[in-house]
Amino acid sequence: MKKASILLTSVWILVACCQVKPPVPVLPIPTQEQIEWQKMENYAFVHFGLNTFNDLEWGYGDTPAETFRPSELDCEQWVRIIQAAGLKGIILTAKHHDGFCLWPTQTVDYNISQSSYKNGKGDMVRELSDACRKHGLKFGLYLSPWDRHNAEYGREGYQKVYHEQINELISNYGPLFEFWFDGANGGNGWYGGTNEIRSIDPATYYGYEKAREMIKRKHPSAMIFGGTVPDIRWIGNESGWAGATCWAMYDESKATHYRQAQWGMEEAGKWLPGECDVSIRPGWFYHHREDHQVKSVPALVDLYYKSVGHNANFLLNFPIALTGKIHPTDSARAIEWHKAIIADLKDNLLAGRIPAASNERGRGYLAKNVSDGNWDSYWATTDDTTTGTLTYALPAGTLLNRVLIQEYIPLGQRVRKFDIEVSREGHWYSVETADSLTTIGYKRIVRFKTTPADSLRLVFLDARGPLCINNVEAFHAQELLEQPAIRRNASNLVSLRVLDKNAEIHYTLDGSEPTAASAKYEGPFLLDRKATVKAVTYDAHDKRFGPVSIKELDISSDHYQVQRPKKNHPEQMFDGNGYTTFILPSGEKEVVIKLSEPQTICGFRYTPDQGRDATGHISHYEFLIDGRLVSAGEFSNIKHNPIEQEIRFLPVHGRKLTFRCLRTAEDVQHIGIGEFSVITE
Ligand code: FUL
Repeated sequence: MKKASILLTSVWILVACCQVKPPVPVLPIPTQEQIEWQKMENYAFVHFGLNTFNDLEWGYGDTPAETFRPSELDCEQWVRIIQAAGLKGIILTAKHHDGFCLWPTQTVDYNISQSSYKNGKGDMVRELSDACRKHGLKFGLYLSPWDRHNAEYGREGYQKVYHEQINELISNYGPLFEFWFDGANGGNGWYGGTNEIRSIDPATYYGYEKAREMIKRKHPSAMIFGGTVPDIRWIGNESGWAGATCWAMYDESKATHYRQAQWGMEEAGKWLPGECDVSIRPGWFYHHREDHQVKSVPALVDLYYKSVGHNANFLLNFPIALTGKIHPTDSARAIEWHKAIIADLKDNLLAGRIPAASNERGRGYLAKNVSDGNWDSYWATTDDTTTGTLTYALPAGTLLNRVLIQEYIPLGQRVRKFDIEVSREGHWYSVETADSLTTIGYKRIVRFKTTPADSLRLVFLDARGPLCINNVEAFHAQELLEQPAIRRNASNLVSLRVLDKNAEIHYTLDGSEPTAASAKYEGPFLLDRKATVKAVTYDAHDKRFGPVSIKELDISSDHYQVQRPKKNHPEQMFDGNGYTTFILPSGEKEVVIKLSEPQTICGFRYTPDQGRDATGHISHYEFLIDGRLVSAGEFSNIKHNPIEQEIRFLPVHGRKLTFRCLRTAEDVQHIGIGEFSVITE
């Protein structure tokens, strides 16, 4: 008896001694909830509300609730499409900046029960949360802190209302996976009819700390976006991409520039992974005029690689159309996008292949773990080793152009620098990629020029601790045909461009769909009249077409004579390039343009400076023709989503145009105009 127990104890000691310890975590590390959230990878936003019916991005808060009139509202349609597009959840704008609540809140009258929808018995939050549950999608909410309707906004009373709205939303609609506090605070609004500018300090005014506690008490796994105590971070743009270098670590109190949100901060003490939000159309809300501007499949695929493939989550917005349904173009595009991603990443060329590792920590942490399909098993190096290689033998000449790598993030994000090499006939080469091979994190997918390989080698060059890699895959994805960029320059020469210099492009100028029989692009051509250019890339070998690009070009640049001011290159407003910007001379608030001959004008287009992090975007404007005011208003959300703005009005015949800036989005003194064009009848 005694002998047996001694034996057992010795065996136990022996096993314990041989047991290899896991690497110690490199701080900070994610919570279990953050890990689960990151594993969702893709999910959807829906923007719907009064703005939809007012054709606005930021409602002022003054339109009656009856304006909300969807004719065939169908949340199940949204869910079916979003699910078919491979997205795992939906975040609904329960209240946008106009203050209109999509659920029958007790806190304010300005809500769906005051509309004719279902005779005032409707509740969009209920309908969508039920539909999500029924179809197995997660559900999240966006509740705008800024409220341009509420009379108490900016005063003491609003915080109570806001918190009570949160309370209703977290109490009555089942589990939430995310709660979105938007950061916009534009200042001016209806505010109970006072029409004022009200400024608040977002760091203290909304009581985010208490709001977080309330949400977490009922929804412990919900991720909080925005506010002062978030779990995840905004990626610093509304274009849907994260930096190629993307640390999950971030500290908003130390951030001085948007770029830090895109890259993260290696030295930060908080785990705040990035979320990349973008709309499938230029705007967040539905506008009929954008029906032809739904992002193409190649553009969406590109964003997938630049978000999920850059260690961030992807939040794709669907602007719900006036009917109350997702527009057919958007749904077809999103589903095609999903199919394209699935096709790209279907056949893992490394499946079942065990790599040779330069170093292995020991039992439990062997290199074979990167190929076992188990997320929780990983290859780790010894404590003194923060570099290393994984080498895979492949059938000679295997073609590949994607490598996917995952770090075991429960132990922290470690890799700082790596390389991908292939061998051909005994020589090693780095793959050709435009991506910088720096961080990995939860997931990194590197795209590179298709290359034949006899073997593949991942070279980890620098890390914050021993390597912990839990998955590696490689693929040969089909190259998608790009959508040509159409540009008319100041000399009225039109160029059609894609990255692939050998691509065949066909185009039309009469609005008809381009085919292989349409004019073939041979180089820039003169177009000094109004026309709709449609262009497409064509793969003659496989008889495949890419997505069609459309550009409506109005009267040519030689029609515009800038009266004053003449300094600072006003011609840059008409050069088809939003990155070259006419900055109005200091102190000037308007640009006056005389047309070479009178025209019947029914609108104009203004593109703000497209330069990254540019300022000087006009947010409030007036537009005059021959001294008569024909349009005035706001270019909402132009700071974070600096897309082309199109304004339409009843036709006016005239010659002298005055485009006046009343306010810039950032309240800066300089005013920038990237592109400008009238819309003639
Ligand atoms: C922004 C808002 O101002 C936009 O309207 C939109 O809701 C976007 C997701 O966030 O900050």
